[in-house]
Amino acid sequence: MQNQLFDLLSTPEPIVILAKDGQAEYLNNFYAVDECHDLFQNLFCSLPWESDQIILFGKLVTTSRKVVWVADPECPYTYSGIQKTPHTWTNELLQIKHKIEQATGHSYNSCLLNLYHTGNEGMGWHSDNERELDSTSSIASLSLGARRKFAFRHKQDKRTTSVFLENGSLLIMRPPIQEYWNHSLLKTKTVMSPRINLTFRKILSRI
Ligand SMILES: O=C(O)CCC(=O)C(=O)O
Ligand SMILES: [Mn+2]
Repeated sequence: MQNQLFDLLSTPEPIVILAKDGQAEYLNNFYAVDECHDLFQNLFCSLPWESDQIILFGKLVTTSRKVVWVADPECPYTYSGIQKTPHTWTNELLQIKHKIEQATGHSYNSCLLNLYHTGNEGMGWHSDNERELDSTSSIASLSLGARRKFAFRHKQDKRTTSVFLENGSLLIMRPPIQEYWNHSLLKTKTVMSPRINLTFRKILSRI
């Protein structure tokens, strides 16, 4: 089994960190550090953060990680068995969405934001393969705040590829990556500061 770790703090060019059974590209400094600070403060203060509820081993669990689900009005979304009703886009989020759409060549109609207060909070192994998601679209993940380790694990051969997601970085996950790979935001005892992650997604409209 092959395990790879990317530590790309000083890389200016997009880097392909995974190229089999889907593709993942990593862009450092997608936002400059001073812009990241302002964006973090804006999102932290202006959004209606709420605890997430997930079904874990058949039980409803309330997470200490906070979430906000933002989307076009016709985009209800269910994950971990919980139906999410969308909040409306703010100007800042629309500007971020536009910049990311230009970088990826895909358009998005929804964004899941996660707030991790410290390294004690993370996200377990999963793939973003819910029925409502357009499986032909990429998912783009923007990181603001604390640097955290993110890992992919192949669903069949269990090989892993990990990357440190820096403040202001963009990770682009291209299909069919969700079909073949799980991913996780790993917990760590060494991070005491918060991080906000935004994943821009495309929900299929209901006909
Ligand atoms: O926080 C992250 O980097 C990952 C979040 C994630 O995988 C998700 O929201 O589905
Ligand atoms: Mn995910």
